[in-house]
Amino acid sequence: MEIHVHDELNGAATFSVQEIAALAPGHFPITERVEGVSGKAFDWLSWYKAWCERQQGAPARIPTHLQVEAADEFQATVPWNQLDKALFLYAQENGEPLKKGFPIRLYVPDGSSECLNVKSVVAIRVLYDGAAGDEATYGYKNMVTPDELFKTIKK
Ligand SMILES: Nc1nc2c(c(=O)[nH]1)N[C@H]1C(S)=C(S)[C@@H](COP(=O)(O)O)O[C@H]1N2
Ligand SMILES: [Mo]
Repeated sequence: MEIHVHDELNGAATFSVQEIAALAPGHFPITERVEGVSGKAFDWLSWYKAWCERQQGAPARIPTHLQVEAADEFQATVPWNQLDKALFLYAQENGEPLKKGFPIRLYVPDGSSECLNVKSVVAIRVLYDGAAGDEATYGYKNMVTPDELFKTIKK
């Protein structure tokens, strides 16, 4: 499964799980930041810095939000100042692909809600949009159908 990255200032690219993890300057056990969760993770802000360098040099402007979209169209938009500890979980402890959350899962330990821990992320967007607001938002991208509502309740 591919992961699309789109950055309004630094361009766009498509990654496999292996490729997106390889661009990160460091990798660590997620349990160091998120209690009770296991697997291999990389830090979001360090990844973003490496991405900017790869695309064009130093970050031109501090982004306002990280927006991620999942395979099931669940989407979250998180203000940049909630991302200091944000990370992507990309593999199980033994290196195998994630059983839950494949291909990668966002965690926002400093975020306003656990609902921001988006599973099955397939698109990552870096926004420079002051109008997008100071509050993190999440939910299904399009109108919630009765079927999706049922799935949500079942969890
Ligand atoms: N792709 C996707 N990610 C998602 C959701 C979802 O419906 N789809 N639900 C969110 C919500 S509302 C919560 S509370 C957590 C639940 O995480 P858990 O399944 O690990 O308990 O996942 C979040 N990530
Ligand atoms: Mo939630």
